[in-house]
Amino acid sequence: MKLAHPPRFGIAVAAHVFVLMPAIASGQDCDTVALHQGRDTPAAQGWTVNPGTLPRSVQTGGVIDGGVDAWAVDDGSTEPGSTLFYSVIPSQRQIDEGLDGGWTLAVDLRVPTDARRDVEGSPFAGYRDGQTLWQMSYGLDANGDTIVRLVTDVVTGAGPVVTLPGNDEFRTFELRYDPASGTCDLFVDGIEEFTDYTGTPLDQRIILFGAGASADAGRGHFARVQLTLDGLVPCPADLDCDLDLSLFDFLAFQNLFDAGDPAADFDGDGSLTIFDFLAFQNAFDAGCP
Ligand SMILES: [Ca+2]
Ligand SMILES: [Ca+2]
Ligand SMILES: [Ca+2]
Repeated sequence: MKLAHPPRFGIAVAAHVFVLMPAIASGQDCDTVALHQGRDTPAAQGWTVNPGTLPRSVQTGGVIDGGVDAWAVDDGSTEPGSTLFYSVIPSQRQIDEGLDGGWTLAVDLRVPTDARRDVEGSPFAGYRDGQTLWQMSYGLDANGDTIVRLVTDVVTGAGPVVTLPGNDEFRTFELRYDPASGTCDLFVDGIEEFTDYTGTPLDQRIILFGAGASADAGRGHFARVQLTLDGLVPCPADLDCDLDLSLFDFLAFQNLFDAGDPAADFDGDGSLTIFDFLAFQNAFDAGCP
């Protein structure tokens, strides 16, 4: 069933004009700003690929590692340009929301064993919030234990190191930003391993992971990289998750409605009717908190 637009929007727009808009899953959670998961290429999950200048120095691909789906990044060179990373640019609203309400950068990762332990540390994940660089770099030490370095020097990549026994299992590394202190705590598998990591000043807005160091090598199996906003208050009418209400949310609603997506059932009666348009319009008019 196709319904006329509520006249107060005053814009007659055919849904098929907007087929290029990203599909919006039912119940989409706007608090996830960026997500890589599993063994599909991050390029298919909204990440931009940024290869270094030295061709074929970093190998990538999907793997199943001990039953876990992951994306492998193998930096085999310490030559200039031997990097490859994936990036997402957050909006200023997302940045501000994270600074106000906190954020978490979560990485499920295993560092596989290889023969280059003396130069490991290229695999990394980080967030640059427009003011500060927050970055975890991963490797193995001479004993084969997993190390995570919290970078405080963007040029040298130096910073405090946390060592964790062995490298058999995937671990969950979380940087949790506390707006009260303006610092991050590092949790590994839910246990606080480092307190009040300060990051280092840098005026850049980006979320990124991969192989970040020319002068370092190393391998990382990334099962998940996810940046979430901890304090975000849900705004049901913000269907495109840009943390603002605009015409695009109305268009997104129309697309959901036309597709018969249950997410368009705004009055929750189990069917899609003109009353869902009205309910959406009410939510839209109520604004975001
Ligand atoms: Ca390298
Ligand atoms: Ca929106
Ligand atoms: Ca309904």
